[in-house]
Amino acid sequence: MPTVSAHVALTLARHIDHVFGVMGNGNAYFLDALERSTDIAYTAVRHEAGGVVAADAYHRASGRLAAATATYGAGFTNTLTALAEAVQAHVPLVLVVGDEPTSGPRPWDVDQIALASAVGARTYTVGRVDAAATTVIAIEHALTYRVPTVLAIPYDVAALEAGPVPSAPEPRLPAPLAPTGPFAAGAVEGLAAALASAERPFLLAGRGAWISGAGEALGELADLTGSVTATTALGRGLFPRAEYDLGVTGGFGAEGAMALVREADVAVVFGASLNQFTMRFGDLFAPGTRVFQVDVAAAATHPYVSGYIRGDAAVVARAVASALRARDAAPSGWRESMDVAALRAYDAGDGVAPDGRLDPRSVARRIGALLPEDRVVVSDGGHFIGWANMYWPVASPDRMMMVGTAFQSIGLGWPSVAGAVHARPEATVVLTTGDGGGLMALADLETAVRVARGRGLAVVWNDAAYGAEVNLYGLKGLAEEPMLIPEVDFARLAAGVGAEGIVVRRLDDLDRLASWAAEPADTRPFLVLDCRISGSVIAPYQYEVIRVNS
Ligand SMILES: Cc1ncc(C[n+]2csc(CCOP(=O)(O)OP(=O)(O)O)c2C)c(N)n1
Ligand SMILES: [Mg+2]
Repeated sequence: MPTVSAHVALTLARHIDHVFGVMGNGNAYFLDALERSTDIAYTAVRHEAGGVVAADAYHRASGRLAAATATYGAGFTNTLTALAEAVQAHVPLVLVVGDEPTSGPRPWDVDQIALASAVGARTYTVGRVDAAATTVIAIEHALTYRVPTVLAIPYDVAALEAGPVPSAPEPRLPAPLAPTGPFAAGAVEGLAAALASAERPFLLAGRGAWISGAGEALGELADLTGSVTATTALGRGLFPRAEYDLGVTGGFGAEGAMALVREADVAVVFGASLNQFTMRFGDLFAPGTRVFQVDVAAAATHPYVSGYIRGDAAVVARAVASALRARDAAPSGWRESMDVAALRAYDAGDGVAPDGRLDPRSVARRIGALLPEDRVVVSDGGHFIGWANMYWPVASPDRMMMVGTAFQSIGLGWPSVAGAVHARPEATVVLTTGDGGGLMALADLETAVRVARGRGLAVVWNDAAYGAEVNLYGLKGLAEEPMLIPEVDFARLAAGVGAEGIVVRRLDDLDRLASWAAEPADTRPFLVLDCRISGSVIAPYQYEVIRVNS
C-alpha cells in the first residue's frame, strides 16, 4: 500500500518532471517513492539552497514547474535564502520538506512554518488522509500567485499507509487579467490616442510581458506606431525586431541608447516594475516624456507613470493595437531615422588594465563573440553582472537569468546550472559568476559539472575580491582587508570534480573556448574559464549605485 509520502510523490508526478534536492531523515520516504514509483527525474544537489535554486532556474528557463526537497530542521533552514529569492522574483516552485511530528517538536525542530512565512512562503502540511489533495493545492497556489510553496510532511506521518492514491482534481489557474468595464476601455483608447499622435514613441517590456507571451503582440504594436523598443534586464530579446531594439535599459544600457530613450515623447511600459535599476535611479526618462504603464500590479509602480492600465501585457497590447488599426494611424517613422546598432555599442576595453590584469570589458566582448548561439546564461550576483549583461546578446528572456538578484543575494550561481540544463536539454548552459559568489556556492560546483558535463561552461570573473564591496565601500575609505580574497585557482578546483579548467591571463587564452565550442557536447568536458580580471575597471551601472550610495 502506498504511504503518505508516496501520495505526495505520485500526485506531484502528474504535474512535474524534475525534483532537485538533498536527502535526509525527513524526506527519505518521499525520495524512495519518487525513485521507485514515479517517472520524475531526481537530481541530487550538494547544498539544500541549491535544490531550490535549481528548481527556480528550471522554471525561469522553461516556464514549467519543478520541485525541490530537503529534510526537516537544518535541511530546511539551508533553503531559506533561495526560498526568499524565489518569493521576491515571483518564481513558482514546490519545496517538499520533512517537518516535526504531529505530536509536537523534538529538541532539534524549529518552527518551519514561521520561518517560511517570514520570507513570504506559505506552507501546506499534508495529513494522514489528504496528502494528494494538499499536494494539488500547493501546486495551485504556487502557479496562481507565482510563488514558491512549501509542502511539509510531518515525520510521524511520512511512512503511514494511506491506501490507493485518489485522483485529485487538476490545479485551477486564473485566466489572463483583462481590463474590463467602460473606464478600462477609455484608458485603452487614451493610450492608443497618445501613441497615434506620438512623434517619438518608445515601448519598454519586462519579464511580465514575457510571462504573458506578449512578444508578438508588442512587435505588432511597435510596427503600427514606428516605436523604438527596449527591455529590462529580465525581458531581453522579447521584441521580434532586433534592428529597432535598443537592448537593455537601466545601468546595463549602452550610453547612446539610454540618451535616446530620454528623447521619447510617449513611453509605454509593459510588464516591468520599473525598479530603481531599470529606471537608472530616476534618470531613464526625461521630465517631458509621458509614461504609461501596463501591468497586473494593483496600481502604477513608479511615480513617473501618468497613465496606468491594469491587465495582462499581451491582452492589453492586442487591444491597443486594434484600437490603433481602427484609427488608421500612420507609424511615426522615428525608428527609421536612426542607427540603432550604433546606439547599442559598448566600450571595447583596453585588453589589459594598468595593473597588468585583464580588462573585463575586453574579456566579455571576446567571450560574447565565441559563446555558442544555443546558450542559456545563468548568473550569480556581484559587480561582474554588468559584463555579461552588456556584452553577451540574449535571444529571449528565458535564456538569461539571474537567480539571486531579486533578493540581492550572491552565492546561488553553480546550482542554477543544474536547473537550466534539465529545463533546456538542447541548450549549452553558461554560468557567469564572481570569485566571491563562486566560493559561496562551491558545494554545487560538483553538481553543475556532473549534471551539465559537456553542455556546460562557467566564466569566473576572478578579481580576487568582493569587488562590489570594494567599489562601494573600499573606495569610500573603509578597511579593504575584509573585501579581499586570496586569489583562488578555480581552474584546479574545477578539475577536482571532472571539469577542464583554464586560467585566462591573456585574451589569447580564450582560444580554448573557440575550440571547445566546436567540439560535440557529448565528448567535450565541462569548461571553467578562470578569468583573472582587474578590479580597476568599474562597470557603468556600478557608478550609478556608487552615486546613490554616497
Ligand atoms: C549572501 C550574500 N552575502 C553578502 C552579500 C554582499 N555582497 C554583495 S556583492 C558582494 C561581492 C561579490 O563578490 P564576487 O562574487 O567576487 O563578485 P564581484 O563583486 O567581485 O564581481 C557581496 C559580498 C550579498 N549580496 N549576499
Ligand atoms: Mg570578485
